[in-house]
Amino acid sequence: MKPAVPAVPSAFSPSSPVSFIDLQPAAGRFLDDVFAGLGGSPKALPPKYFYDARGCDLFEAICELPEYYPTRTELALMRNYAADMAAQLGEGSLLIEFGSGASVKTEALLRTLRPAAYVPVDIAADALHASTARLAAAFPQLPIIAVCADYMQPLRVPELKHIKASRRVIYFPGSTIGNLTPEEAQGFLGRAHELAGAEGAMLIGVDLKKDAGLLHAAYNDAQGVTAEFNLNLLRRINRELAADFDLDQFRHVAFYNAAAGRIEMHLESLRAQAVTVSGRTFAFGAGERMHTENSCKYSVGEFQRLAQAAGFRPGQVWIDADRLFAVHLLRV
Ligand code: AVJ
Repeated sequence: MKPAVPAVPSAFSPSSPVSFIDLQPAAGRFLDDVFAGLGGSPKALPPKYFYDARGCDLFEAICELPEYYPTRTELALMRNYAADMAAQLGEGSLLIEFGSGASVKTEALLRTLRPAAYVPVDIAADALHASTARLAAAFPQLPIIAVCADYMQPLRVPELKHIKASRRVIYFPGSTIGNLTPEEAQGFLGRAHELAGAEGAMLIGVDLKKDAGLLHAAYNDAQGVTAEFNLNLLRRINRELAADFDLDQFRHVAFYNAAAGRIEMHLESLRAQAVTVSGRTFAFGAGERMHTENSCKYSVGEFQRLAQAAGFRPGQVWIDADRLFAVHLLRV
């Protein structure tokens, strides 16, 4: 079922360069999603719930790991080619970013693109507040309209009548598109195509297919930070949904599924056990897994075909010398 598009409160104050619009999903959604995921077979949990305050910190730590190549590779692409990207897109656009998090990758782009306004969208309210405060100080002239929302759901960007923009540019870094299956990704890109509108464009970071050993290491780091990140989901469920997961009785599992072209993360029950969540009990067999994340990898051609199926015209692609990561320009 298509969820209702939430109404946008008129929170914008033209006197302040930063405004904050809260479209966070209702708290009850988390419990519904966990019940649905644990009640299914195989069991699964949506990866968007990784990002509570501790989850955001752990993800930041993952981004610094020697094995986790995507963040530093994409950041270098953004820094090296920001001028090139801006030349393709033109000044004065409305820059909408999905999953802006700490907005580190956006800085070079903001300098070269010189957008009319910046609309960071993220589900993590705390990260959004922190990053917009930092960016407002670095770009005092730039109107920033932060939107706290689940951008994977249909999203209506508020009418910004006071902002004259040449076009909409959607920036979606981090290869977060990989969390979706190709079918879901096509639907998501189709909605982004609609949101971008006439003359619009999308700039999207996509992790490339590569040697399985490199991929395996990136999701099974020696320090165990990724394992902590995965297990933190159970800690969050315990705290927010009155559950009693014993974190010592589950282990992190991540592997490359070559047939599906994706890393899969799971949490595996070390023994037969029962877990209660808000009064409902779920049985786990020894070795039973909960699927917590997909991270799909795409060759340039595969991703361009997907974008085309969603209505986009593929444009320039920026790739690092080691061919680890791609940033694609897509035009409406
Ligand atoms: C933020 C979804 C792009 O898939 O690489 C990192 C999340 N999971 N390590 C990824 C993640 C485990 C990350 N994305």
